[in-house]
Amino acid sequence: MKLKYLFIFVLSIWILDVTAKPSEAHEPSELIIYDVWIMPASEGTANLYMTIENRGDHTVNLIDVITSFSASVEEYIDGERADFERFAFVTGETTSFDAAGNTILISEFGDALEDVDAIALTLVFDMGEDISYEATIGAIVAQTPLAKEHELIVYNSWGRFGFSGEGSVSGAYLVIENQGEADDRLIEIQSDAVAYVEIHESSMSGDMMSMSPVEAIDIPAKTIVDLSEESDYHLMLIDLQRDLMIDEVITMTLIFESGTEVRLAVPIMMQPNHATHPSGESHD
Ligand SMILES: [Cu+2]
Repeated sequence: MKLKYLFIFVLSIWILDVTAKPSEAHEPSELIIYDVWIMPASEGTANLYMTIENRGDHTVNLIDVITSFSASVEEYIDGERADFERFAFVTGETTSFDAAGNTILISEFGDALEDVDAIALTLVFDMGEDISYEATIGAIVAQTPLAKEHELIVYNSWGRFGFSGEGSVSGAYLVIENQGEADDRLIEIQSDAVAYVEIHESSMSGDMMSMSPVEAIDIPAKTIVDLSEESDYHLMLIDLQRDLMIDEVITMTLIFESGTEVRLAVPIMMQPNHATHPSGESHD
């Protein structure tokens, strides 16, 4: 990687860090959203599939789903049309949205879904105590279920905006959780938007922050491995094949030593999702 671009990248992280300080993330991180995919169906209507776990200590409500791909989003609870009167996620429970029970139906998008690999969505939650949480997530467009088993789940993913060109780099951040009984390792990452992806480890030597590629990262059984912005590890997107613009998505496949492959859509953002008060101020 050319030193100049590395410098620009590090500088941009530093500028964002001091100007757009992300608020404390404990509220949204208690809401785990994964296996998000969308199946295009006939006549401009598609089912949104996803799993949401509430690990917080109080019930939160989904009050809206927004996507620029659609003029209409309908919600059904146990087959009954509900339209976002409030969908409750009870503490400690895991809720799946599929085509049968709890359903989110996205329509009026014409045939655009057939032309893209993934779309960005924003889920709006009422977290209680006057706090709202707008979670921007990516959904893979697929004809078959994304995951057959849920031993490895990936959430809180986002990629930093960046421009393509020779020597271009950007960062991607996520959390990997191994819910299984067997240790695993993340050994390779592929993405449609970049030439290649490296796993980087950050370290401090004196006052200087530096980062270097590592071959793989251990994902032990029953462990959460943090590759978020604040952690020691991140994914480095190298040689951007196109500009990564805010509200776009890139697709990524995480390949593990066990042979498991996790496909996900990663939204491009300025900073990670975080909860806010109605005034627009960050919650902290
Ligand atoms: Cu890096």
